[in-house]
Amino acid sequence: MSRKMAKFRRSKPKEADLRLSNANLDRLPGHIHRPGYDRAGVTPGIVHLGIGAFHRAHQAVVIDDLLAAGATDWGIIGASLRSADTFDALAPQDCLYTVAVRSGAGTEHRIIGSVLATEVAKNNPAHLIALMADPATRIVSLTVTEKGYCHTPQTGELNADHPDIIHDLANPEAPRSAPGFIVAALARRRAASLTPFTVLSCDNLSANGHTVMRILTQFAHLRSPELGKWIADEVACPSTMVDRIVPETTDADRAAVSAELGMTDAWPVITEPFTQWIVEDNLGAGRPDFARAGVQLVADVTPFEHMKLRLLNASHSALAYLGYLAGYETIAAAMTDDRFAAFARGVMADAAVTLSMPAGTDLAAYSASLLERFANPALHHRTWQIAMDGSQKLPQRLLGTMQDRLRQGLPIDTHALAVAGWMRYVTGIDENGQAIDVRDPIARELADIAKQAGPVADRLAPALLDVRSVFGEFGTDPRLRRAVTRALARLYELGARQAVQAWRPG
Ligand code: CS2
Repeated sequence: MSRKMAKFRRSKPKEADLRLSNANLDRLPGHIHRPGYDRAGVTPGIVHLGIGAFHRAHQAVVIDDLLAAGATDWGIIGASLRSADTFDALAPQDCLYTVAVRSGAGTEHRIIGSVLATEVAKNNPAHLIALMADPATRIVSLTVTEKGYCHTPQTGELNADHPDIIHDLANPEAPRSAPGFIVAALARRRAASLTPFTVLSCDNLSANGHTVMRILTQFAHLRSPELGKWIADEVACPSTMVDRIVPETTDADRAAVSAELGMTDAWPVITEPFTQWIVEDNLGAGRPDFARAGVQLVADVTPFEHMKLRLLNASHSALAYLGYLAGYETIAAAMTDDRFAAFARGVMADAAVTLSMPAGTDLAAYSASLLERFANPALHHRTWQIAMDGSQKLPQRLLGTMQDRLRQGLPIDTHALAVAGWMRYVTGIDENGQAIDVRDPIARELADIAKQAGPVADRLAPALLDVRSVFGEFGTDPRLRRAVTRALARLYELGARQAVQAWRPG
């Protein structure tokens, strides 16, 4: 349980307090938007793995719109793979929760009813597999974060040495990982001669549909080559581009939302007005009427995924590492510094020239809208939150752009400064000598490397560039090594704030 939840539990509402629930919907103040449909008449059609804040502020809202428009068989069963926090918060409130949309203009509150039930996979894996194998389930969607795919970020291949993969191969009916659950349920459907469900990855991976397909078939192949082949032949894994900024909910957010509702919501989600979902139009086993809820269905999502990863997520990560080191707690705070805003614009501009977009895409307008979203003063999006799991994020956010720019003969100094920011950050010691709480699956390996190298750019940069799972072969490119070493030397010399102040477009 996170410390935040523990705190929340201690300050648990008194018996007399009202709790958000089906029975109490009528007691909400009139201005709070709530499900106008009969929830009891809705049946599940989607099992979602990784029911965190992002899913609840994004896909679940789309489905809520569709239920409001008359759909009845696309309700969501949301599963957490390990933590019981979401279940504990939502089960007592009939899985209802608030989406609070915040902007400079104020906050709009809306109660979402599309999540019908929540599960904790770890507590009862067989039950979750049975739900996924049920013919009513036509989509299994995922937001399990980059590291939840148990793959090597640099290559997109399954990491067969991952402890969860080793475990799941030994215990196929009681898996731990997302690939383990999906393959277990697909094997069940194959054995029952049922059509497979569509697997819908909604994580920020490049070519997330192809990547999840590769991982599933590789994992299934290790169980049985026939199963691997069946999955490759029969399962649809459309790629998707998902976008909505959703900072972690704080205790202050819980208190503010509950005050607005006049009743307790144990886990509302906080987000921005913007939302976007682009889905590759090859959903196999039937699909909700996505277009009706504003989802864009396209033949090829790849250019949009690259655009988002290389413009939004790349500049987010750049602001996160350098902003954290410079003492900015949130993205919006970093954006009040003109030089940081200019630097973010520089990251986007350098990435934009590597993209080939469908005609009519206006990358300048897109970049401008990103800068505006980052500056949203009502969102408390911590640099520390975005800095998490950098080893899983760097390839698709920063390194692909650098490779493409080098191929085009263009300089890579802007991105090199962002990569150097990551390097400085993962040493685990900030510019004032204070510890940084580095969250990353390979945090220990990175800290050991940093300790061995010491705070010396000439040693630290090459040592980290040798981490194959992040940099692969590209890490040996002398042009990359030179640019990143130089940028890291500047960071050590000037500090992040001054280094960004001194940065100029290449
Ligand atoms: C962020 C993303 O935490 C992160 O790494 O860059 O979660 C970002 O907020 C979303 O992708 C926006 O759609």
